Amino acid sequence: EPGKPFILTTWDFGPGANKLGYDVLREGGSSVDAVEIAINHVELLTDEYWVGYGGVPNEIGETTLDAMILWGPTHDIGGVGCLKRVKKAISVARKVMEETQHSLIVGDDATRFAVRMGFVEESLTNLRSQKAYEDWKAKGERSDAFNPEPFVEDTLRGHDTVGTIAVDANGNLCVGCSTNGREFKIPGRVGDSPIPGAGAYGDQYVGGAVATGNGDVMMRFLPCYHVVELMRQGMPPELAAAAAIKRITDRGYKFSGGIAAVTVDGRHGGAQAGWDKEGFSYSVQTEVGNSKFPIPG
Ligand code: SD4
Repeated sequence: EPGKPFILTTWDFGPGANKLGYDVLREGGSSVDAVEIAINHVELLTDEYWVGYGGVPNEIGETTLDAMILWGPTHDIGGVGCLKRVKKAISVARKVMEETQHSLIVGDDATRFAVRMGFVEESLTNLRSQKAYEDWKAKGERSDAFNPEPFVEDTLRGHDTVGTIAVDANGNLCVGCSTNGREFKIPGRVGDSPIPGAGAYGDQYVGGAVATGNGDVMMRFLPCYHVVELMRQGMPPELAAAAAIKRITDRGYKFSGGIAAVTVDGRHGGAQAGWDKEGFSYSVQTEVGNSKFPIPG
């Protein structure tokens, strides 16, 4: 059980993201700064993963982003959905949270909002994402989201969602997530990530949860809200995460998805369905170092 401060980030980019966030926390910085810097790192990575810039685009070849951030002390939330042409989606979400009374701004208007807040408009496509698009296009014309469920996740790429939860030295919680969403999605599609309780959730007095996977299924169940409410009743994070996943699989859905959760006093755990071979993982950094926690199928 880590003491404060600590930071948790999903998937293999966890350690790199946590390191940057933890540097902020160690200096006495706030968890909102730590979450933003950790997620910005993943949003701008272009080599191995598919979050943000250079991430797998939609059905017409454009990469669009969803992100959300929650600040524990005020329970204020900011989100963007289908954000276009701006790289740091979590930073735009933070502006929605801190500069407005709103909670979610979408589409071209989210881009206009970002520009108004001083962000630069630029392409989210690079050679790698263009090649991924062309390879997909050579096989088909239509998003597989037109197919009937159960949806079988395409495993062409690495992971395209990052979730981060941090508690700073003052005990303040921040939860964030950012994604380029489901690959080759129908234009305009917004997933679970910017929906409070779906892609992420938190409560200053309980802890936080972040989700990854097929958001079109997961958002029907508000799994992160579910996890936080179970932890509020005293359930350990790994059991709470497993219960939220089970709520979905019990309804017969075959889907790939994972949840990582942590209480404000640093107990953490996760659960997943559908990633039998590659598993799911998250990493936690505390004063004793960075540890990876695989959640096998
Ligand atoms: C979505 N949940 O938009 C995201 C996708 C994801 O790893 O998590 N991919 O559905």
